[in-house]
Amino acid sequence: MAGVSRGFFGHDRESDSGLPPGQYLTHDFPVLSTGPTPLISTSDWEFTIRTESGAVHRWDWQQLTALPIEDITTDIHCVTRWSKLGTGWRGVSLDVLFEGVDTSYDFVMAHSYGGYTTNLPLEDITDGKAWIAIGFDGEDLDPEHGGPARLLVPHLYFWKSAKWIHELVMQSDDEPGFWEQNGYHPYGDPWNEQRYW
Ligand SMILES: Nc1nc2c(c(=O)[nH]1)N[C@H]1C(S)=C(S)[C@@H](COP(=O)(O)O)O[C@H]1N2
Ligand SMILES: [Mo]
Repeated sequence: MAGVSRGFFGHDRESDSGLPPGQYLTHDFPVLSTGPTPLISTSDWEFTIRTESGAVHRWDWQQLTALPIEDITTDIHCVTRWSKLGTGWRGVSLDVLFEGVDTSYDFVMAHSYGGYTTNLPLEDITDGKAWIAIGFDGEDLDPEHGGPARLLVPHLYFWKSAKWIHELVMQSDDEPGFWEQNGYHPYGDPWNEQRYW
C-alpha cells in the first residue's frame, strides 16, 4: 500500500487515549448536581456505616482525617459523556472504613447530605476500588464538587460517586438510588456503556 502514510496504520488517537466508548475528553471540571449545594462545615460533618444488626459505625471529621489518607490518580467518566483522565484526589480507602464492619449483606445504599442516593455492590467499593475523597487537585474538595467529602468510585460512571456523602447503609438487595430510579443503569460500567436501561 505505497503512498499511504504510516500514521494511517497507527492506532486511532481516541481509542488509544483510554476513553471508554462514547466518551469525549474534557479539561475543565463540570459540576453536575440535581439540587443546591449543601454547605456542611467539617465540625458538623459525620459519616456512618449502618449494618443489618443495627450497628452504627461513625466517624467525625477529625476521626476520618486521622486515618491513612491516600493519593489517588484516576480517570473519571460521566454518563453525559465527558471524561477526565489522570485526575488527582486525596481520600480514605473504604477498605479502612469497612475494617471493623461485620455484614453479610452484599449491597450498599449511599446517602448524601441533601438527599441524593445511589446504590452499589459492596464488592465495588472494597478491595481498593473506592474512597471517601476529601481533596482534589492539591486542594480541599470544593463544596460544589462534594466537599467536604464525597464518594469516589472511579471505575463506574461518576453518578455513583455521591457528593456530600453522609451514610452507607448495608442492604440485602440492590435497590435503585436516585438516578437509577430515573432510568440510569443499576450498575453503570462505562466500558460496557451501561448508561440507561
Ligand atoms: N449528592 C450528589 N452527588 C452526586 C450528584 C448529585 O446530584 N448529588 N451528581 C452525580 C453525577 S450525575 C455526577 S456526573 C457527578 C458529578 O460530580 P462533579 O459535579 O464533581 O463533576 O456527581 C455525582 N454525585
Ligand atoms: Mo453524571
